[in-house]
Amino acid sequence: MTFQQPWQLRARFARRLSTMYGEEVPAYTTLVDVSAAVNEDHLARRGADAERLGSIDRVTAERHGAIRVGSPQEMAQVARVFAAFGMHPVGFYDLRDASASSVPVVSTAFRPVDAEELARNPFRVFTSMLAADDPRFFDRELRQQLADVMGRRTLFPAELLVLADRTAEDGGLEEPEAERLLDLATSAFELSDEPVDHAWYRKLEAVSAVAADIGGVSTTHINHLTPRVLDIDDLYARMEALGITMIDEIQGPPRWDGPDVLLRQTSFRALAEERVFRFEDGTVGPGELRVRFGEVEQRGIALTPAGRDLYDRMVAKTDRRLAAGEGNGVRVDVARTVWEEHLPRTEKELAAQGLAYFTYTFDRDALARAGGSVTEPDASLGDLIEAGIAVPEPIVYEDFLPRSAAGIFRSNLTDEGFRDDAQRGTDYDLTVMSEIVGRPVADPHDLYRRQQDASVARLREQLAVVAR
Ligand code: OOG
Ligand code: NI
Repeated sequence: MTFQQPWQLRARFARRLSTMYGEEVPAYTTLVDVSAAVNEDHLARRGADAERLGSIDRVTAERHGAIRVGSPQEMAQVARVFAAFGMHPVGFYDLRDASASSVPVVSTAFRPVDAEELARNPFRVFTSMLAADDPRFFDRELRQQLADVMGRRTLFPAELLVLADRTAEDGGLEEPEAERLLDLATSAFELSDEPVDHAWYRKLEAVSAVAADIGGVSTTHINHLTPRVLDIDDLYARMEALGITMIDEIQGPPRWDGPDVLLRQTSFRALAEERVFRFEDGTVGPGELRVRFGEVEQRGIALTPAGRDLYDRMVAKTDRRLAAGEGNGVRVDVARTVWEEHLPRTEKELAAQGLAYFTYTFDRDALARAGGSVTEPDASLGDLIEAGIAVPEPIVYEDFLPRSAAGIFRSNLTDEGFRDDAQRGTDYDLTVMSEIVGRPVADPHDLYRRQQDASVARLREQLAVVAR
């Protein structure tokens, strides 16, 4: 069989990028090795329980990447490239206001959307677009210059786009063209050795280092590639023991002894890399840039809108208590206390209270034990969960957190940059992003809810058969 389906292409694409990134950023290879060791040890300690949020094969191969592009045209093109790999736009993230630092981007994530596709290979890429038209960051002259520079560059060769379109349309690609697609797609995300215009780069950097990384160079590049671990606290400790300094805190939820929800992430700061510059006096020579870093993540259960509300309130409460001087300024300690006060301690309670997404399996013995009322067709899902008849299996969170994303961006900025809040920002949302991308951007909640609803419907059918 030489015909390659999108998931096969996606798995190969993730491996190719991983090899490339490991050659470019050796610390990434260390991170991958330590992650694998952490996962093996966790599996040995916990057994089958360790695989509740994904099989060890999936988790070991799992990566997310991040790229940044400079215009709506580039965003539409990158969407065509990812479509060939079965990766579709999900979620809208506005990082412009998510932190005090100047991060002038709006983002979406390209990822598989079906449960089976995610299980085969969940590779996802967080993709940010420079909001080059936002007057809070860029004055009239810079907006014009950015538009000119972005309009002149080509990130993706025509051959790649044509091949990608055909692959998406045919639902796969034959060898040897599959190999050609992978060559072209991988090299589109490679760091370029073309000289960087020093004056232009520094001018953008004065507004935002992120703007310089996007608009100050002639290509895009993988900015980090993130492995997934089953125990991020263990990973953090092992990296520090190896002498690799991580950012101060793990972003997202704290470690606690209840269910892990959403996403926990940490990173090490970008390393200085030698790049070639073209200086103001016309000479070309080496210089240093710090843009590419290492990140690692642990994934938890996806939260419903009600659960997400609770999460946001817990984050706000943590902030308030920290500001009031609790926990000696250690955020995770304060957060753990808040979590213990508010978040249910078991998956079953999370499910019964409708705070997180689950699929449900049917426990016949529990039904026999319960008898009576819960077998009525109008028994609520909550009753079925309480009675142990509907057994919740967590749906893993496949997306990102804007606050953590902003924290990750920010940890790599040496100064805050510039944002003029007296100006009115440009409006972006999921609908605008869909227009830019040229295809509908899915709302992540719709995807999780659909998966949960389908499983509840199956469970009710099984119940109906038994009740007859
Ligand atoms: C993207 C940062 C966001 C994450 O894991 O939240 C991200 C970037 O640095 O371009 O990757
Ligand atoms: Ni990331």
